[in-house]
Amino acid sequence: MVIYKIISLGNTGTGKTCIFNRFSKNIYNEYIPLTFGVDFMICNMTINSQEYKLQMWDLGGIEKFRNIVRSYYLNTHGAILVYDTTDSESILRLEKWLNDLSFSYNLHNFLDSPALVMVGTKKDIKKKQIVSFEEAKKFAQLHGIKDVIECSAKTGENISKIFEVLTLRINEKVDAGYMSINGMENLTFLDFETQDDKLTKMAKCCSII
Ligand SMILES: Nc1nc2c(ncn2[C@@H]2O[C@H](COP(=O)(O)OP(=O)(O)OP(=O)(O)O)[C@@H](O)[C@H]2O)c(=O)[nH]1
Ligand SMILES: [Mg+2]
Repeated sequence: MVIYKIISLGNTGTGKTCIFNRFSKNIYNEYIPLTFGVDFMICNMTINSQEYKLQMWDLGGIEKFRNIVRSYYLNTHGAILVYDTTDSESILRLEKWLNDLSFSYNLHNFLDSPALVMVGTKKDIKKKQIVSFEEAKKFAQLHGIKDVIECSAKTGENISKIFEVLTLRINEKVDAGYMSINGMENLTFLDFETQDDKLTKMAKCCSII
């Protein structure tokens, strides 16, 4: 079993929780509460007969939780960068989320950073679509992101594809030697241990700032 840690990044209301809920529980709730801090889900998936356990950390996009959610960036295998296709501001703000992530990782180094997939939500409301796929692709290219996927948590369109593509992108990094999958059964435990260490360092760092 291979275990990957996945996080979601993006403005509040873009639909991050709805994506995770559709993927992990196959449910959609139009009136879901905003995420206060962080939620956690686990999902199993099989690709080419390989089993994966995805540990999905759903990070709330509300500004006041920024400092809390930052601590969950550490030891991440992959991140979905979520914008709302009906909200042009949300794609511009991905710049800020990427910038935030770059405090934890060198995003210019292919090997030393999480795999990234850009996700445009609410594809079902075609009439209100403001951000075109071409515009999103341009943004992605500018930031070295290879994949943009438009989806709808409401209809379920392309939801599984997001996690399949992200997993394959993570595998590329594993194959390139950056992310080890040896002893993955123990990764959860090791992951938290390392995260605590890094959190302590981060806290010191923040107090200096
Ligand atoms: N039409 C449509 N609406 C959606 C879709 N996904 C989400 N929404 C709507 O957008 C709202 C916000 O979605 P959430 O998943 O809670 O947004 P979030 O990104 O998790 O927000 P934070 O937790 O605050 O960061 C939902 O309550 C839905 O009403 C979708 O695929 N189609
Ligand atoms: Mg949420």
